Amino acid sequence: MEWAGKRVLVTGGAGFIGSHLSAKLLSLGAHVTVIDDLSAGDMERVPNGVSIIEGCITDSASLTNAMQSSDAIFHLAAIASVPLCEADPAWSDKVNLQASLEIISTADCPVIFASSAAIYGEPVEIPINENHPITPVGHYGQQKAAIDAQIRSLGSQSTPASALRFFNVYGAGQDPSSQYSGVLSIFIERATTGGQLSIFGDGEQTRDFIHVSDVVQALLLVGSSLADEGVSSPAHASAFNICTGSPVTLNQVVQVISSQVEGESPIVYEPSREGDIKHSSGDSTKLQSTFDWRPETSLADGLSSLISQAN
Ligand code: UD2
Repeated sequence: MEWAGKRVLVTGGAGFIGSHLSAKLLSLGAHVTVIDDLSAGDMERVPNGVSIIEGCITDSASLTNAMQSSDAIFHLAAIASVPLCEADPAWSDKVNLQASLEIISTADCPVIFASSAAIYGEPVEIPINENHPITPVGHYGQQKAAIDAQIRSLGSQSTPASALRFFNVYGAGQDPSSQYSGVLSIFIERATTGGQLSIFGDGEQTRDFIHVSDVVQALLLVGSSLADEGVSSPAHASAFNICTGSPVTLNQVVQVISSQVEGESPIVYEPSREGDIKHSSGDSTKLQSTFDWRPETSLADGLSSLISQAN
């Protein structure tokens, strides 16, 4: 679909991924509204021209106000920190589960939901495709899994909806000091300031790092398909991995960063982080064969661009 002139709601639009998506939609001529309670989001990241509703998606009045007359809803708002969800499961249940159910059940336009690789838990098969068992560890993964399952159970009478399972998303605008931030933003900040890179464990854990611009492209393709074809879209009631399919170890990441940064940062190996998954490696064949999508940004290019912005 043409996004120009369409009214699009981005929940969590002041967050890392949401702000990139909002900027892209705006550049395509959409009328973008963001609802964000700024608990992790930052108003500075929201581009000029976006309408902002400052409020939580758990507040029905704010949510109804935000959702009215939307042509599509990208539902990215969540308590995205695993430790925060563990610390306050009742609150994360309200945000990540109840409010998400309300959005799906009351929307009268396509809903594209930010699911997570966390729903797979400890992998039993690598690479992980969409048929991998859903065995999440902890509240965050369980809440994401519940919404993902709800979407997959939707029938032809419901609103069109799809779940996109994000692996490790990185890119500009991920605040390295935030507890929501990924390892790449932390390592780049340290490496460009001569700080210490702490590797938790032996550094041989793998992750599938995907650049935020590729994630935005996947969101738009799936959103377009749902908007154009409704419940006949191949994306309706379906879930897709959003990953590169090219996992790397943390040791490899550190090598790439070190080769692109002047000066040397000390690298220290520390005990593994409790609850860490050893290998996370996704298979995005389903998305690639259903839509004309390929991950475009290599890790080396993505890191190089982040490093030059940090310098
Ligand atoms: C990701 C998601 C998380 C959840 C989880 C599910 C991010 C930021 N987090 O966690 O929300 O979905 O997947 O599996 O995408 N590390 C270091 N040094 C540091 C920081 C991290 O060695 O200073 C390690 C960490 O122990 C882990 C790896 O780097 O082995 C990646 O850590 P992360 O926090 O970026 O992401 P992850 O995959 O644990």
